[in-house]
Amino acid sequence: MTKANPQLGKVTFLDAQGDLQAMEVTTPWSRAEVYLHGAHVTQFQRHGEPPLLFLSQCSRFESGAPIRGGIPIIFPWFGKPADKLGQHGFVRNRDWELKEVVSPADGSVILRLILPEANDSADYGVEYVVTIGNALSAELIVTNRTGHKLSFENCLHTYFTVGDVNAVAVTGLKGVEYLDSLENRQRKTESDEAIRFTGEVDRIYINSPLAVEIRDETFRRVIRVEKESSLTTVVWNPWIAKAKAMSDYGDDEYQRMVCVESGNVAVNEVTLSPGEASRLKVKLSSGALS
Ligand code: TA6
Repeated sequence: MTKANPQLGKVTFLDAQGDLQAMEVTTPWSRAEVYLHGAHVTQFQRHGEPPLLFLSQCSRFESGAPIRGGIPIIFPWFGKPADKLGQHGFVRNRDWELKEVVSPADGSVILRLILPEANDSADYGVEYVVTIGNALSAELIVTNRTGHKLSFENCLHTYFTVGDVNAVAVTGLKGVEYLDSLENRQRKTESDEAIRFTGEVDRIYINSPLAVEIRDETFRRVIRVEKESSLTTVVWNPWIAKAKAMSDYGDDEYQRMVCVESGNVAVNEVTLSPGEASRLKVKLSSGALS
């Protein structure tokens, strides 16, 4: 058992991309980058492994635009409901505040960020806790600050790096119902043990608290996505046409990423009583593909 050294967990502020502020976090096992813009974890990589998170080479890094890749925080709505302005809520476009850095004795680092209050978010207390160590955990905590019930959607929209999307399988969703976003959210049931990619995939798997794995035959790696207080898993790859249509995403980057997102979307939206809190958490880990 190596002796724990709390000094090994380090946080330094970076001269980040664009006019944004970011922190670099190094631990005995890994390195990460976290932007205050959107409280956006943009990078996580275990030493000696390929990056776990995918970050587009074409991402914008400017206030008012979401960063393309990493873990976008989607709240208080998913997608683009008719009565809402903008796609995927607004907190990924806001500057969050770093409230606390904790360096436990094992060398991991815990960052606690909060969403500063604004008119459109006054109903909620929003906090985000990121734990960087041998794995990466992220927890979105939303508290109902009003005297009435509040309903919302939330999702940690994680982009993962893969060696070749043609040699990837997502497992753990067989038998789960999903809404097919490519067919007007038509309700279907997953029949495959292993979901593979041969074209655009955009599916909202509902009523499923289960862990999911991304089996990468090129990198010989398994990424495990475990979650708490999440009934929805979204699986997305834009493929060729949509990749070309996104200005902040490289035309061929669909070949090296898969989104497996954890949240509560559509029929799984969250409803909180006054004073109640929701705690959406993911734990992202990786190991060798046997
Ligand atoms: O999670 C899948 C999805 O809803 C896709 O439909 C696509 O729109 C993706 O999110 C990215 O959305 P964004 O607003 O970040 O371009």
